[in-house]
Amino acid sequence: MTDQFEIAVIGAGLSGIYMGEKLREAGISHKIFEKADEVGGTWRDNTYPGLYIDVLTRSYEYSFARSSKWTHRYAPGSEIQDYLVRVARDRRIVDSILFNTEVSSARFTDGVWELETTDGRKFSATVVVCATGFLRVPNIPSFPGMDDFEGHAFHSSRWDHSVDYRDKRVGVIGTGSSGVQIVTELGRRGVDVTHFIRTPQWMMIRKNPKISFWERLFLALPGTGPYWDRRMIRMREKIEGPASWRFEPGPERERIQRQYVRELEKAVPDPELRAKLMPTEEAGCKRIAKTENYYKTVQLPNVAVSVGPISSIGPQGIVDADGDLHELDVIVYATGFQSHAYMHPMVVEGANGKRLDELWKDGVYSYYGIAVPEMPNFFLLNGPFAPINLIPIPALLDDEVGCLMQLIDVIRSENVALAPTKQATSIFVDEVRAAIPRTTFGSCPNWFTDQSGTPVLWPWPRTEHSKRLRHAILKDFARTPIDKTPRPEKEKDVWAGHFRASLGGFLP
Ligand code: NA7
Repeated sequence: MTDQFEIAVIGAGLSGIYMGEKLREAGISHKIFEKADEVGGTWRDNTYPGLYIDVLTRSYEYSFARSSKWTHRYAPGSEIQDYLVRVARDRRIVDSILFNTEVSSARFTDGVWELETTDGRKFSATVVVCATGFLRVPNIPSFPGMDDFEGHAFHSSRWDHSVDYRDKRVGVIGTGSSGVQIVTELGRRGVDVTHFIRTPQWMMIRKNPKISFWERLFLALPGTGPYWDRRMIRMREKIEGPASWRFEPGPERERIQRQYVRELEKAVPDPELRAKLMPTEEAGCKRIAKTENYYKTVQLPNVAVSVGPISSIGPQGIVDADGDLHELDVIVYATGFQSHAYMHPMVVEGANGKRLDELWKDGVYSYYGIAVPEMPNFFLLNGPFAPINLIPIPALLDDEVGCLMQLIDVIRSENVALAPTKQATSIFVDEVRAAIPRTTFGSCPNWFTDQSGTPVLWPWPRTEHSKRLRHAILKDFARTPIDKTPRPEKEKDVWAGHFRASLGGFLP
């Protein structure tokens, strides 16, 4: 028998937990599908040595679940994971989670979403919310000969803890936040490590002090939340500069870049090494790695850097562009994620049998990162064009989930299916594409870039996001009435025909 409820949330990571909390609060029947046996998403999967959050921890808390337990200004990854587990357990969000349950398909059939799991179970829901994240599917590039490597090899988000790396020669490929943190930690521990850098990255040197007992005590006082929020904003601006430099060219952008150059020059006196580490891309084009000690670490005798493309991988190690072999026992692919995979490989079939992967075959897009035309009652969290590079995700979710709850309210009270119109979506996407060239994100290929070379990112300040999502713009959505009266099986096909006919608003 098919299990029925109102909302199906896919994924119990940071976003799925948030959605679960709001649905629980509102008393709306729902289930959260989680393919693993624990919550946490990317924080559960990433356990590499040296993992720290790269935004101020306090700005990474849910607005509904403040914590006074953080040990550092930028908390270790394990603390974030513990926090997520705690929130999910304390608020009984876990009661709605189906663990070890992977959804293989979601099909919009006769006005409801029919879900099937990889183990053949069937469910049906009025609304689907995809909270599957964008740092989920590891990106492991293909290098000639990589399968012949005789040592251990794994992706940074699938760290193999059975390998004792302390007495091994470790190669780390990739200079994003993961690669920089891993090299810094292994180098500090005295491991023989080589960092393979295809493109030198900008580093923001920042300290990571412990949070004192007194500060934690103050954090625990009720009513201090707004004070801390204001303090976080001031601290972030002081450390990272005003957000505006990413959106508009001008003196502030140049000043920030000069500051990073000065930090590199100060930290690395050797001109040869400094030249190797000097970025050539515009600062902010890729996500800037935040670190206290990376520059110090790469000058340690047990640490080496190899700059340039990798030409191949052989049984003994990595061969660089000059043809030199770097002998290794372990290779860590800190090569990022397939950030546009979203819910893939789950099949999503919307109105009129339209498949989401077909709609997205020339590039992903959405209406404000939360919905897609022709996909009625189907929503995304952190979808294409969401400001994931700009706003700490929990704050971004305040806007997104707030908007979704308004839409769900309309769906429930009016018995309708909602999908953004193509016109409203095009207007939004065109606006984004017009704004991107002035931002820093548009100046080099990065993990947000789609097939056409456009970063699928929010190109405006945070305030603009809150402003635009604060009140769901209902005129941007096509509505189709849903008849929920149970029908005898024999009438089903006739009714389905009527329903499809009434879906004119979603059809091309
Ligand atoms: P990122 O930031 O996507 O970094 C991936 C890194 O991998 C980056 O330095 C890439 O170099 C490098 N890469 C990718 N493909 C290759 C190949 N083929 N050869 C050599 N190097 C390659 O991933 P992270 O996991 O570090 O961080 C992801 C997010 O998690 C981060 O933004 C934080 O929010 C947390 P490139 O610069 O493209 O030359």
